[in-house]
Amino acid sequence: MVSDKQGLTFPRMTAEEAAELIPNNAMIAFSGFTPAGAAKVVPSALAERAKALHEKGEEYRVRVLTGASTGKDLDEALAAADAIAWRAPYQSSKSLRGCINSQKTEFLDMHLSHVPQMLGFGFIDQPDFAVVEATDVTPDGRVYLTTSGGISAAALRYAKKVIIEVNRAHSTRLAEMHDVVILPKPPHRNPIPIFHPLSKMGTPFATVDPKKIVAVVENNQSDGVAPFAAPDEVSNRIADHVVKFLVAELKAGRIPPEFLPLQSGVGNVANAVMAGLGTADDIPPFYMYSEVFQDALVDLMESGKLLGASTTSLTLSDPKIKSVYDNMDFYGSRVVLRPQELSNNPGVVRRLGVIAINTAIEADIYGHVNSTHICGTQLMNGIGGSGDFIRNAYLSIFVAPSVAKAGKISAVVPMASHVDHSEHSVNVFVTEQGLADLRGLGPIERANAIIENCAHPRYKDYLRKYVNESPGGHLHHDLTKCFELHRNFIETGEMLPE
Ligand code: 0RQ
Repeated sequence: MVSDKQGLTFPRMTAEEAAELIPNNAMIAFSGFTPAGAAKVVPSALAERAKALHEKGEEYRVRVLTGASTGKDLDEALAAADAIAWRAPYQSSKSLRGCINSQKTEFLDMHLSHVPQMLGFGFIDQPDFAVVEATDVTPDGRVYLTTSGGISAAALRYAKKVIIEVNRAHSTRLAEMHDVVILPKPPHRNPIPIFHPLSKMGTPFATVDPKKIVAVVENNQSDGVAPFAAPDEVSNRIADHVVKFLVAELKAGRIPPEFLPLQSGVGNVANAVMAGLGTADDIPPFYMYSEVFQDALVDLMESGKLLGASTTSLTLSDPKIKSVYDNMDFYGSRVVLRPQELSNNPGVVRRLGVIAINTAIEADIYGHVNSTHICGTQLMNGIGGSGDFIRNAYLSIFVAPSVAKAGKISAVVPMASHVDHSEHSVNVFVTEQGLADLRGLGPIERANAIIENCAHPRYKDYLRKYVNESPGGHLHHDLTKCFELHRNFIETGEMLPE
């Protein structure tokens, strides 16, 4: 490998100088999937530039495309500077959420696997710039990615100009994990040769036309992923129900003895479920085919319970990423880092028989799931990869605490106020109260299972009455009352006021 230290010809700049190259209203494709591998110093300098220009009364906002959510130097810094005009496909920043819900920022909530191909199809504007974090870039245009695959390869291919952030904090041995591919456009697609979670089909680096590189900026910052809190009682009870269910499926022969690859969503509940599976003696060692490799998985891999993982990001806190970098002889062959169109590929998920476990905001009595919008209007984060996985999973499981905000909100409602996942894609719903196995059930049976097993006791009578007293066809619904709980919450702050 020709390293940039041995004869790089690209212009080296400070982050501030590189930010000066980016004009108002530019469309920028940044690397990053969660804080992992996210561009850091250029977006942070852009935020400062925006603030300075705003103080002078000048317009300065950019359009931001990434793999998923990002680190504090990207979404949070740019949104706090009121510098994001348009954003896709997922976010989890408090300031940006505020901009989106006040319509200051236009937000396009997308299935994550779609993003690279939509760039290729021309369904999304061609980025003016790509800003991609790398451990190294060579004069012939090999870009060695860091802790995420995300949309980086597609961003490098389709952007008009490219800025590389060379980050020395990462291990150069990450190349051992990367498997970089850009799928050809239809009708030139062949079957994807991934037959096992650890199959590889691409190259350990992304490529770029070196003539497009307008700046290389160096830094030494870690991804800064926050460590997880210890699981709480509610998360542990949800995890217990999921583990018991999977053990029973295994014993019944509906999951094969070697088990199936798992996908687990983001957040504390998902982390608790993974930790629970890791300590369950009746679950054999397994693989993951997921989009995020979180802290709990490092311990599972070291204990031998997790045999290997396909992912698009190593979303690990500083101590955990250090243990991975210190043990690359062990981890290098057990983790595959893919672009998100492969890590979340619906065809591969269906072929491998992935068991998908994701978190819901609310589910209705028939099993439609809202993952994104509080009371149908306020965006939380976005659909993320949940749809890529659950629609195509061998078993799709949704989990949620039965109530939110100290019991004032029920996660089980008569009609979901926004639908991300329809009843047709949801096999199992779980709260700390219990588990509803919806497979093979008709609508009224589904409603009874969800209410009796999953709803919080405080809401059961209301929900039972709703089903029994609403006008009935194939489903029972009263269109004058189906959002009564949501309306109560908006008007009084409680879904069921005393
Ligand atoms: O808000 O912190 O202000 O109290 O929502 O809820 O229970 O902490 O759960 O962090 O796991 O997030 C669905 C948002 C859950 C997330 C969601 C409030 C609640 C709290 C967070 P506070 P919790 P989590 C990746 C798959 C979509 C993307 C996805 C998500 C806050 O998991 O964004 O699935 N998922 N990606 O109080 C009002 C309700 C509420 C509510 C919760 N009904 N009404 N507020 N909250 N329910 C796929 C991979 O492969 C990784």
